[in-house]
Amino acid sequence: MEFEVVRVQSLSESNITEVPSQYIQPPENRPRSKFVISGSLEKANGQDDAHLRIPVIDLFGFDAEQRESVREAIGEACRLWGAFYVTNHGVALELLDSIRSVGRSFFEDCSIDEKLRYACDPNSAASQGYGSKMLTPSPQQNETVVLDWRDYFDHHTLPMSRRDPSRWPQFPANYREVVSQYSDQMKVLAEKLLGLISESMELPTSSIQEAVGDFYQNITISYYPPCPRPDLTLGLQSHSDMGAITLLIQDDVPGLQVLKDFNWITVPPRPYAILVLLADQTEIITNGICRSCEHRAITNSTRARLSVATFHDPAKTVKVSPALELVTESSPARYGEVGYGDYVSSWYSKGPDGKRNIDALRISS
Ligand SMILES: O=C(O)CCC(=O)C(=O)O
Repeated sequence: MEFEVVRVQSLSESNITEVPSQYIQPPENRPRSKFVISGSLEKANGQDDAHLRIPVIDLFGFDAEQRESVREAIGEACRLWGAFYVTNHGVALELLDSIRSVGRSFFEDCSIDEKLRYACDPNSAASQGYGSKMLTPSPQQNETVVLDWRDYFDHHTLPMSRRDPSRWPQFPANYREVVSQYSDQMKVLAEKLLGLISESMELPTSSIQEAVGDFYQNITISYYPPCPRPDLTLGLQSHSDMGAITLLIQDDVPGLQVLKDFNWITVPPRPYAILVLLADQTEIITNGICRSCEHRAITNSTRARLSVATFHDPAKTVKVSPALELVTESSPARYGEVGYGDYVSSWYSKGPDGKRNIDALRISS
């Protein structure tokens, strides 16, 4: 059966003043002020609101002399937030600007017909290309699908056997080169970060990386056009990422929120810092010591927002379970072994709905 895919950007550009009903979130999922705190990076009114400020960790370019203090900061951020910004991360800052620039140019300078040349297959989950969430019935769940106020471009970048730049836009002229370079540099950073996270859990440096295996990496550029009803919609529904570790950059428009202690906290844009989001397989491998970060994107009525998320996942054939060193009599296994391919299939058939997929795997004590 074919389903119609509506491009959110076209809707936004048609100057509507109300949103179609398919984009209206049920009241419990709307961005309500009661549970929303605007995160800042500074002290607000002199108050020590550190517990509401997303940690910003200076990696000092992985200087060996700073490793111990960096590791400690990372361990604390992983336990308390499952998310943190890193600076002095070794990724060329011009590359962060370049990928935002080529992504924005694709969405804003190409005609819809040009963009549609790269349309992803609407009938296959996580297919590569230009996409927008579509309405599909989900009879088993008896749940209404609500659409995200977002268009995106998903690139399959690693392993190299999946990387086919001819499937990516060729405008602007440097698009393919920028995405390839960005993929390579993100891989290096993700590996180094998993090493530090392993050490912060008192595991051997290579422990999490070995459990994950060679990365399957996807890069998703998300474009959130202005929305006439930010009070009723979400740019991207609440979820945690299913793989191991996600590295995200945003432009200067706020919109990303993380859930911390039942409050939605806006992550302030920091153009040259990279946001690390722990994903579900890292939660399993660390036996729940690190929690994957539940997050969502909200919309606004005035400015389009762009983010670039780089996902690092295991291959579908990998089986993931808690690291043996972290399973003891006093801290028994909190998750059974899971085949990553089965996890992905179940995630797509049920939908994310916050952390329900990973929570369903928890062994009750
Ligand atoms: O746009 C954002 O900041 C969030 C993107 C995201 O969570 C995703 O692509 O999975």
